[in-house]
This record gives sequence, C-alpha cells and structure tokens, in this order.
Amino acid sequence: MSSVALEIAEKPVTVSQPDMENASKEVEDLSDSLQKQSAAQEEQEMVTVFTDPVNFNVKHPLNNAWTLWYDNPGKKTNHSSWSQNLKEVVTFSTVEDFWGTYNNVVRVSDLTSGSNYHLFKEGIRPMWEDAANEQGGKWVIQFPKKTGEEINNLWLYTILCCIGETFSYENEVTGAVASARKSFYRLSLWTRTSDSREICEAIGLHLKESLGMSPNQHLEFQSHADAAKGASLNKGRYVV
Ligand code: MGP
Repeated sequence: MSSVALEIAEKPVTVSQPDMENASKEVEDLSDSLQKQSAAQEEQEMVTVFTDPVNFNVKHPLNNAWTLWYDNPGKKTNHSSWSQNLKEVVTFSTVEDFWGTYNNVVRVSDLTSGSNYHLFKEGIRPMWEDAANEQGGKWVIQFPKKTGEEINNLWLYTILCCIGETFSYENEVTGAVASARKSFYRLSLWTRTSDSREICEAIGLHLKESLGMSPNQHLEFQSHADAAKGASLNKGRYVV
C-alpha cells in the first residue's frame, strides 16, 4: 500500500451529530416524497371498467363471494346420488368478475331440459343437507317454456338481487336456482330459515317486486324438509 493510501486509511473518520440528524431528516423527506409520488401515480393509473372496459385495473368488490354450480342429474337420480352431478363452475367476488361469468355461460333459455344453475354464497353447497340450508326452504316460481328470452332477464334480476344484497334479511338468503324442464323454467330463491314467516315473506315480496310480477302471479314457499319428502308445491308454507 502506498504511504498516501495508508495515511487516508488510518485517518480516524468522525461524523458529527448534527450531520447525522440532517442526513436522517433528508432520508425521511425523500421517502415521504417518494411515497407521495407513488400514491399519486397509483391514483393516476387507476382504470375502472367504466373508463376502459378492456384494460381496467380496479374491480368493485361484492359483499360476499358467490359460486356458480351446474348440474344435469337426469331422470334416474335419487336423493343419495343427486349431489354427484353437481359441478362447481366458478367463484367470483367482484362486480366485474360477475359480468365476466354471466356473459360467458350458456343462457338459462339455452340450458338442456333437466339441468340447473345454482348460484350460492361461497362455502354453501346448493343442497338441502348443507348446514346453511337444512332448516331452510325456497321461494319458487315457474314460467311456461314459451317465455324464452324473458327467463334470462328474470334469472339476471334474481341473481342481481342476491349479489347486490338488496334483501332486507340478506343474511337469510343462501342462493338461487334456475331450472330448465321440459315444459317450464323454474326460479327458486333459497333461504336459511323456513320457520319465520316474517323473514321468509319479506324476502319473497322483495323478489316478487324485483321480478316485476303482477299481484295475481304467485310465489310459493316450500321448506326443504317438505321438498325432500316429495310434498307438492301446492302445499307450500307461504304464498306472496
Ligand atoms: P328437483 O330438481 O329440485 O325437483 O329435485 P323437480 O324439478 O321437481 O324434479 P325433476 O325430476 O323434474 O328434476 C329432483 C330430485 O333431485 C329430488 O327428488 C331429489 O331426489 C334430488 N334432489 C334435488 N335437490 C335440490 C336435492 C338436494 O338438495 N339434496 C338431495 N339429496 N337430493 C336432491
């Protein structure tokens, strides 16, 4: 090592206290301004579906995540084999992903006869036996097959009520089902309870209004216990 280098290396390095304070203040200021810059940048770069339907980068969260199921059980199914046909299609938790799903699945009017869509809160299986459903029941309405396109709108309004959580007893709703049968379509809205007339009727009335049904069209409520026994809908517990 040269003597100059040795001299430099051996010089004691002292940093005075006021310099340290200035340095740390400068670092703090710098980090503050960087944070502000990056927040401003993030804000600038927020692109919603409303401004750019293709390249949006923020999504609007739903209150709950929802799972779409599909099944086409066929005539030979019974109580014990029925659930084997259930297929989980997709779970979504934002408005944008809901529309992405809705716009890309077969419409109810095009479903094969005998098949069903089930849209349920994530974690609830669309069956009577699920803990969230076992005490519950469903509001049911049937539409003649000739309603065609209209059934797609009615299903859309039903599921918008669900995911938008517009029911006054929202927590009591577990899911909705659209069924395509040989001569009719059926919409059902499933509730946690079947014992509380107040809760069930409030939910049924809201659905009836949301579907734009006239006062002489009736929605019937049937408990899952009755459905499991094969009881007819005419013996429904409540009617709105
Ligand atoms: P369904 O499709 O609700 O009635 O139930 P539908 O449309 O009147 O009858 P379909 O024959 O025209 O389809 C039909 C059958 O599926 C029931 O009788 C049960 O055997 C079975 N099933 C339906 N659900 C909703 C359940 C369920 O939640 N659990 C079990 N174990 N079986 C069910």
